[in-house]
Amino acid sequence: MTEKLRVALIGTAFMGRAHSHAWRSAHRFFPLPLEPELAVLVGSDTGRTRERADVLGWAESTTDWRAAVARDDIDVVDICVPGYLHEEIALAALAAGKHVLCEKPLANDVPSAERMTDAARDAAARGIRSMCGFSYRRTPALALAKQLIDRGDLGAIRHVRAQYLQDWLADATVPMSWRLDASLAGSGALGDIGAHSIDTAQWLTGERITAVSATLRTFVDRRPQAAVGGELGGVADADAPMAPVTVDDAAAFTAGFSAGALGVFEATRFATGRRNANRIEINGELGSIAFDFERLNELEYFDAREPRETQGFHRVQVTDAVHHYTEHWWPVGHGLGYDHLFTNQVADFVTAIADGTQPTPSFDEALDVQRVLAAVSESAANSSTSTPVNRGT
Ligand code: SOE
Repeated sequence: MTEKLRVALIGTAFMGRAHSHAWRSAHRFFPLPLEPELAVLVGSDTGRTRERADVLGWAESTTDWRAAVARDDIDVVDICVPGYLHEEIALAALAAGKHVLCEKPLANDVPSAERMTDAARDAAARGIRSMCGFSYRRTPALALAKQLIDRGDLGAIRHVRAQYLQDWLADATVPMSWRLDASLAGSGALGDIGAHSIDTAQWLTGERITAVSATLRTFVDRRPQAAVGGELGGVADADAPMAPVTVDDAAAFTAGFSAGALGVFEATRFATGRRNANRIEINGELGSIAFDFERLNELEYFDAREPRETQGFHRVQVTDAVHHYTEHWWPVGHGLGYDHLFTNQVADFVTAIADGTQPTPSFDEALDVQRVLAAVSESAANSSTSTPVNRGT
């Protein structure tokens, strides 16, 4: 019988649901050396957490994360709560000898991410594994892009063009949520979705971002308090009191990479009509790749070494058994969706735990992303970096 890996998951909202599904499915599709067991779901309200636990397949539920993390029969702690809670839970879990999967971004600021990374390094020396949930790394099309870049098919990388476009805040009547409160989320579009672009760009190119020049914008600085707390969206009463939005709605920045590539990044939740357009294009001296999560089963590839008269971007359908991850899913090109990324992520995490290897992205890699987020905020706050033009006269 396969040995069990007993999981405590903290968080019952969007990510809690996505991760629950992944923990339940991974061993049914991947030949995992350890079988995840959905032991305990942790939430903030007793009745609602029990309800969610029943729906999502957790054996037990509790509102006491400290007790769950301290249990001798728990092997893994999965953190799916707002960023301000990551550090305390991760440090407690690592100290208790639990493997930790932590949602992105790793923390709300660099010092907190540094403390988490130090703890993860110490724990690694005791065989305890930790990983940050930059789930888009588990998209088969991006795994293929990584393979092409790693084997030199794009040559030296010149440009990285990354946009992460959503529109769920474009309507000014969409109510406040923790994602719009800097003390809970750290930052807005920048940390929530820009962090994915930064991680994807650094991972794909194998280069680190070494300098940024940024602008942040908040378009709607007050929103009504939620009556019905939708996590992304929701509904407010007509006479609901207003609360201040303390994060960015959109971020734009240029970036220099360690081996000389030039990056242009944009993250917004105000791009009307773009629901989850997580896009990246990379141009190298020998070719390019382009990806858009709204067409997640496809990768565009341009090979500059082909005869000029037949050159052009071609669309690779990344749904075949020869592609990483898809070999474990549906036959002959049926394709994957958003939920599969989380299942692929759990499969990689469990495999690393069983093999005694460092899963990626490590907390160290997530700390690199955190530093870029902080540099973007700092650059945007320092107005001397933008040169005034066309003001009056
Ligand atoms: C909300 O913008 C969000 O759920 C992010 O928090 C996730 O990381 C991303 O995958 C989808 O959008």
